[in-house]
Amino acid sequence: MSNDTQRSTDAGESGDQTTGSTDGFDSMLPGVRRRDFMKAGAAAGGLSGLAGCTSLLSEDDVQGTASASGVDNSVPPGEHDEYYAILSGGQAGDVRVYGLPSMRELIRIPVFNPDASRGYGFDDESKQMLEDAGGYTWGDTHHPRISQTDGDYDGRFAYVNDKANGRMARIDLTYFETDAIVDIPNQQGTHGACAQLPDTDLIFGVGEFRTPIPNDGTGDLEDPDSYGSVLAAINPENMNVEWEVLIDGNMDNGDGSKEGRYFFTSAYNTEEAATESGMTRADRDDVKAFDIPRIEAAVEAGNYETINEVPVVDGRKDSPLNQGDEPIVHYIPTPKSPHGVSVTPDNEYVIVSGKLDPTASVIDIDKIDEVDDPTDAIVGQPKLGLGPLHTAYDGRGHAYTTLFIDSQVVKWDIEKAVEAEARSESPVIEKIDVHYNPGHLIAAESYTEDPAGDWLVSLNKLSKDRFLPVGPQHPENDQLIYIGDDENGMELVKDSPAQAEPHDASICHKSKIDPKATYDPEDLELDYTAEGEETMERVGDDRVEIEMYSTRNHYGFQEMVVQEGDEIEMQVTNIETTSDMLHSVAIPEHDVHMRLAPQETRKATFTADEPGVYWIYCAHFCSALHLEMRSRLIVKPEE
Ligand SMILES: [Cu+2]
Repeated sequence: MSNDTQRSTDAGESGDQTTGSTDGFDSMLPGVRRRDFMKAGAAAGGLSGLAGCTSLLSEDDVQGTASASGVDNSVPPGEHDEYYAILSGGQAGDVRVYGLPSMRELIRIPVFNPDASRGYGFDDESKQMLEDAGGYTWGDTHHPRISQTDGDYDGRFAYVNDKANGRMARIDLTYFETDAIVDIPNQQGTHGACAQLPDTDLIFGVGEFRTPIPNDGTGDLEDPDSYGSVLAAINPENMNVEWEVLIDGNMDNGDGSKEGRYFFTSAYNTEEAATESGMTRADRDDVKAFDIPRIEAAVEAGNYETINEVPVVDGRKDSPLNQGDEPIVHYIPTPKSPHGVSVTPDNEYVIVSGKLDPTASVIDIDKIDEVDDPTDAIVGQPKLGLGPLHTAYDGRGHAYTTLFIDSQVVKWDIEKAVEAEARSESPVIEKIDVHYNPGHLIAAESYTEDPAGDWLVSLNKLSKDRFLPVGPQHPENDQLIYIGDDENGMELVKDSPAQAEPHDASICHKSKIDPKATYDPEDLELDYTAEGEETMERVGDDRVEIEMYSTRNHYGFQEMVVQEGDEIEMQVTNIETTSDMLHSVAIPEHDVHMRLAPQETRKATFTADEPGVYWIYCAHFCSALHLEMRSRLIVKPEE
C-alpha cells in the first residue's frame, strides 16, 4: 500500500475547529503549521458529528459519580475496587496506585525520590540503593509495566523507567515498594519501558537521547552525527543489563510482541538532528522491530563491542548484522515523528501513532520478516484526527487512540482499518472529547492478551478550568471513560485531578495481585529483634550499635545515652502482628525517619554530633497513647 505522507487537503477550507481545546496547540507541536491543524480539525469535528456518537452529555451531566445513562463508577464506603491502576508519577519520581473504577488514590510508591512517609531514602538500605543508583534525589517515571506470565499479569513486580537519569527500577508488588534500581550504562533519556512477553524474560529500556557512546568526553562532542542511542535489555530477576543494541536515529516508546520475538520502538529523530526544526524535518521517521532471538544469537557468537562493561551489538542500518535475509533490526518508515507504539492483544499487529500526521500505521507482525520493502508490512493507515499519540484495546477488535491536539479519544475498528484505503476515515467508530490534550490512555488489562474491555483512563495533560484554581500549576486531569457498551458508545464518567505528572499506567484486576498485610521477617535481610532481645553496645571508641523493637506504646529502650561524635547504628523491629499497626522512629535534628510496618525491621546509621537531648518519637499515628510513644536520645558532650 501507499505511504503517501502528503497532508490531506480534502478537509475543506473553512470552518472553526469544533472539538476539543485549541489554544496553544500550535506551540505544542512545533514544525507543523497552524493552518493545517485548522483544516484537519474541521474535518475531525465534522466526522464526529456525522458519526453521531460523540457523547451528547453536557459537562453538567457528568459531574458526580453516576452518569446520565446510569454508568456508575462509585464504590460504596467500605467496599473495594475491581482493579489496581498503577500510574507513573512523572517528575515526582514516584508511582501511584489507584483503585478503579473509583479512581481513589490508594498509595504512592516512592521509586527515584526519597519519601519520608514511607521512610524511603531515610533508612540505610533504601538510602544505599538510591546512592548506588547514582545518588540523584529525583527521577522522571513514565511507563510502569506489571510483570506477566503466560501473557497475563502475575502480580510479582512492576517495572518503571527514569527518563531523567537513564535508569530502570523494579517494584515488588508483595510489599508495594521499590526493591531494585539499575543505572543503565550508555543510555541517556530512558523513555520507553516494556517487557519481553509472554513471560517477562527481559525488561527493555528505550534510549531517547542520542549521545556520544561512551559519553565520557572522548570523541567528537560537537557533531551530533557521531552520537548514538541504544536499546537496553535488562534481566528482570537480577536487574543486570544483559546487552544493548546501537541504532540509527533515536527511539521513543516501546512495546513487545506477545510471543517474545520482537521488541518495537517508535522514533521521531531519524534526522539525527540536535534541534527541534531538524528533528521534525523528515516526513517519515520509523518503527524499529528488534528481533530478540537474532540479537541474542549475535551476543552468543561474540558479535559485540563491550562498552562500560555491557555487550553492545551494532544494530545500525549498515551493520553487517543487518545485511541479508536475517537482520537483527528492521527499520519500518512511518509518518511522521511517530509516538505511541502498542501491540494488539492477539499479536497480529503493532500500531504506531503518527503524532505529526493524523494517521496511525497498522503493521502486520508476521509480514515484517517476509517483505522486501519494509513499508509493505504496513497493512492499514486510518486517518484518526490531529496529534494521535497512544493506543489501547478492549479485546473486541477496537482500538482507542488519544488525539492530543483534538483533545479527543477516537475509537476505531482495527480490521476495518486493514480493509480500508490508506488515510480513510471509515474505520473510525466514534470520538469523545476529553479535557484536555491527552497523552497516554490505558484500558483495563490492555497490555495483556485478554483486555477486560470495560474501563479506560485518559491521562490528560491540561485541566485548564476543570477544577478549583490552585495557582499557576494546574492539576493534571485523569478521566475515566466507560467503554463496555459498543451500542451506546464511550461515556465520560469522572474527572480525577492528579499531581504532575502521570504519563502512563497499567491496570490489573485485583485478583492478580496479592500483597502481604504484614512483613514476613524471612523476606528481610535484617535480623528480627523481639521484646527482651534489645541490646545497646559500644563498639570501639566512637560507635554504638542498638537493636530494639517498637510496639504500642514504647520502644525497646526508654533512653539511650551516647557521647558526642558517636556514630549510632540503630536497628528497630516493629513487633506488632496486627495489620495496619505501623510505628516509626523519628529522631529530631538528625534527619532520620524509619517507617516500620508490622514485623518490619529497618536500620539507620547517623552521627550524634550535637550534644543535647533529642526526643525520639513515633511519627506514624498508632494509638491513643501515640503521643506518649517516645524515647530519649541523650548525647553527652565530649569531655
Ligand atoms: Cu506508634
